[in-house]
Amino acid sequence: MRRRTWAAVSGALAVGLGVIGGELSAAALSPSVTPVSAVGSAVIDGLPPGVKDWAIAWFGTADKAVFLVTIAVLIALLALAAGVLEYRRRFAGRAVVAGFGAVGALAVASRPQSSLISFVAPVVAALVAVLVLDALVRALRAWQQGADGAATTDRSPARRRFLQGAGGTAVVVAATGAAATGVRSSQSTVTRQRSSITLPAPTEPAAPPRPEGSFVPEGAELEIPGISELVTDADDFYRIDTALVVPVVDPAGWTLRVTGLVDREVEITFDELLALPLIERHVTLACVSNTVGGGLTGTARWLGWPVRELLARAGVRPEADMVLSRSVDGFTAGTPLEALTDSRDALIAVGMNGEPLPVEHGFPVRLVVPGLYGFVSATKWVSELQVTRFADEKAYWSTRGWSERGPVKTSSRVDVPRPNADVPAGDVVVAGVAWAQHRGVEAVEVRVDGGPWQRAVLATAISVDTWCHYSATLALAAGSHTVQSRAVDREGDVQSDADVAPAPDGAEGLHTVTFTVT
Ligand SMILES: Nc1nc2c(c(=O)[nH]1)N[C@H]1C(S)=C(S)[C@@H](COP(=O)(O)O)O[C@H]1N2
Ligand SMILES: [Mo]
Repeated sequence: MRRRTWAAVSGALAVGLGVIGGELSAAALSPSVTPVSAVGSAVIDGLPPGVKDWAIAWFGTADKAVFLVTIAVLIALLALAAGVLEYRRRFAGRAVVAGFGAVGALAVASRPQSSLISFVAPVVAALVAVLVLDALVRALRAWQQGADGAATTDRSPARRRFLQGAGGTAVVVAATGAAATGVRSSQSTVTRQRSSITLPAPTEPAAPPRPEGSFVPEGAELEIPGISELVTDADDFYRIDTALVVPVVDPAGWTLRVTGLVDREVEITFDELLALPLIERHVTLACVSNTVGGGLTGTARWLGWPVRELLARAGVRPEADMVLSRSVDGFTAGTPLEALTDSRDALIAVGMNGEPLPVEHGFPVRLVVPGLYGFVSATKWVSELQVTRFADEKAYWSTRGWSERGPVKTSSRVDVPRPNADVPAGDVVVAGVAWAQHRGVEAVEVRVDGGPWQRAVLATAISVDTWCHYSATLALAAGSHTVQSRAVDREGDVQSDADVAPAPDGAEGLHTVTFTVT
């Protein structure tokens, strides 16, 4: 192999070992801020508005995986370049690698959950990478300088020394890399803490219990193959957040503080929260980035304590009109005060579908506010409610081009038939879900091939805060057809047929599905 290739390999090995060393020390010292995740999160926070929209549109909930692979490829390219630079000029590659370390440290500094100890990891990473790069490139140079002399052959000691050094480093990279992956999964401390929690029974159930053990009212579920589950499994529930690495929050150390425009600051612990009278409610969450017909919406049965009760304990000052909820990782959402204090049951939620919140969905505690998109209300891993005014504070997405207010728009989706499906001739069933959170769905209509709107059968709603099943049976001739649906809410507003993109306050349009009757 050419010497330059070996120099590049040296760079990759040195940086690889440095990154792993940094991640391992972070796992031991400050698991919620590792250098790589800090750089990733800092990049995510700094991305221009619209990129998130684009990433979600292209990769959906796989956006994080795609992003991590992109980061890995970029680091690898820079590492290869650092090796070649160091070989050409002493210190040049090491300077690049030290620069990496500095970027890592700056990124760590930008993370709200970092503390002094979090800076150990980027320093370890940079030191390891600089030392290994220096040692390998020295050995490579010794080999090359030997090659200029007469005595070197394939069995030259200098060549052997370099290859042994590089091989040894590669073995250590593989071994510690495996160890680092193991450590990742042993961040199952939080998983263990989660499984040791016993949630109290709600003092008010989500619905009168039914003999079959179902938690939804009679007549709410239509038994149609292919229709969305009325209550979404936690495993199937969409996940959207800016957290590259899921925040690790120990419930024993968690508190929720109410600050800002209040008579007195209050703080509650997880145990205190569980001891309060908790209620259970079905609520449909929706992401403002959801496109027409998209999957970034779901319904769950949430267990929690009404936010208004906690706010009442603190005593909200009359001039306040917004609550800025903050998560442990610095994400913020700005929710109109009235949505948290009116008769709707905005919850400080601890349970999802009868279990403690899944880690990805905010364990141990998140907010759930009926009627509002997640970006202005549904703060996961929540740690503070700052009572304030829209005029004084801007939330995470509102500083990035998205709207300040985010009421969910009246919408519907066609689940059946699937796009491009072949449907046997005869009665064709069109079915799906419709939602208009906190206003309630009044009716759903469907139309075929742009024809007249026809009333669909609307299932019993769980509540005004959830989506509802609908279906219609149509006699259609053989051939290709398109079907569309539209919802009408109980305020009389009809789902918009305008073609509006998600930014800045939610998509509009009619979901259109084309299929063939055979
Ligand atoms: N801490 C935190 N909470 C967050 C977010 C986030 O990025 N960080 N994203 C919000 C957005 S945009 C949505 S749509 C919902 C999604 O909740 P889910 O992932 O449980 O479906 O969480 C909200 N809560
Ligand atoms: Mo969202």
